[in-house]
Amino acid sequence: MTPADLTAELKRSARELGFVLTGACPAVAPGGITHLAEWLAAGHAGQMRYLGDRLAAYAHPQSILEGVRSLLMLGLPYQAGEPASAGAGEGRVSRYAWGSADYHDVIHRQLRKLEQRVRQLQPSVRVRGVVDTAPLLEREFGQRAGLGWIGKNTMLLNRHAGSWFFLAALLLDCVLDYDAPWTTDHCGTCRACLDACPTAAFPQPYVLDATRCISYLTIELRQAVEPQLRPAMGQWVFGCDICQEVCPWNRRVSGDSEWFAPRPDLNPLSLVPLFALDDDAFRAQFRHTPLWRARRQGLLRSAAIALGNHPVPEALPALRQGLHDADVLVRTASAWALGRFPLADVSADLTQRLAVESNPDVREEIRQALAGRNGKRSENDG
Ligand code: B12
Ligand code: SF4
Ligand code: SF4
Repeated sequence: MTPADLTAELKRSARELGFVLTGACPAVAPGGITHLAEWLAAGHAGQMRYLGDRLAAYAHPQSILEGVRSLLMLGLPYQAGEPASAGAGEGRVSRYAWGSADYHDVIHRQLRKLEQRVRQLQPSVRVRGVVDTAPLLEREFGQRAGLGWIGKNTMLLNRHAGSWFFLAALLLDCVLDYDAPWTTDHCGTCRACLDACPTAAFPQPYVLDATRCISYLTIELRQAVEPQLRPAMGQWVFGCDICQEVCPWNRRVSGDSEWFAPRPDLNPLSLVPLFALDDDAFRAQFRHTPLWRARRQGLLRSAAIALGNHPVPEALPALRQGLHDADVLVRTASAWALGRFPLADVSADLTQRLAVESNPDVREEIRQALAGRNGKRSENDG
């Protein structure tokens, strides 16, 4: 089989498996490794230590598959509807997480089928499919394989698919018929994403400080969110889509992905009932959804912040419960959120907790709340 025939056949199979975007490129040292090193040195990765720990491995895809010569880069769209507006007591979940399944599981399953196809076509070829977690600059290789350009919001964008797609890669130790890299930047003078980001997470175009990004704060961060960032998180409790929602290249993109069809209970997510879930109940409800990654403490911490950002009386019982939660992060965020309500409604709860609270961080948060230092209270402040 010639490289051209193999490439054509693999692209055809990939499209059948749902990978709408396909492109091949040679396995080379990525130029973006210098950006990655600078990004890490600037501290933009925060607690995501797995990125810096594997910096050397990013230098060449051969650290993922020895002898690799080619990459087939793949894009799988997840667009499946529009966000329902989140009302009082509700939180927003990023659209990639609306479905029942975790995208890693879905894509791995499809990649295994594609690996199988390679073995049928060329039994001697060694192949490995990866998504997200391997030391690979997926967006750069996507651009090298002609899938699109890296936009100012750092997303890989395609003129037809916008940016609502996941990336994955199939690494092979044979030569393929390569696509031309995408060399045009279609962002032009637009800067909608940079201006719309509520936490000012872009220190400059094409660079994201993850430690300010709501996606990182709600999914990756395993400690309290910095107080000054909490108001800007609005109602987001898992991920954030703002810098994509405002992008003109996403305006006309529609989709009906079978795997990522929105579960009505995730778009939006009802926050008040979360505070009644213990570890077992939380596991039973979320174990197989993408939200599991945030764990109970992360999701309840974000839920408390979202309720504090939209203080309605219906949220008070949940936050009072959160103030006595076994987890420190949940108590901290609940204390902060209660401090955003009229003091007359919450001072007894806060004072009562302060009398028994032993954790110094929570104690400090309660004091701040009692002193009214948590930002704007609602209009009927007493
Ligand atoms: C760590 C990570 C995060 C971090 C950091 C994101 C970031 N921008 O770096 C956090 C948790 C914040 C995050 C958030 C999200 N992520 Co994420 N994430 C990753 C992961 C695992 C590694 C990315 C990485 O290496 N970052 C470090 C920086 C340096 O790398 P980079 O952005 O790829 O950098 C390239 C360019 O930005 C450019 N560049 C960098 N610096 C500079 C400087 C200058 C001057 C210039 C010109 C260029 C330039 O060159 C670099 C290398 O070629 C990738 C999977 C993977 N293995 O690649 C998914 C990945 C990037 N995420 C993805 C998604 C879907 C998201 C979210 C949309 C999820 C959500 N809705 O909440 C958000 C989007 C936020 C955003 N605007 O980026 C998808 C993106 C798909 C796409 N179409 O682009 C990926 C590819 C996962 C996947 N397999 O599909 N993510
Ligand atoms: S995902 Fe949200 S918080 Fe993160 S950079 Fe984009 S707009 Fe900003
Ligand atoms: S919003 Fe504008 S600047 Fe940002 S990625 Fe889209 S086109 Fe580029």
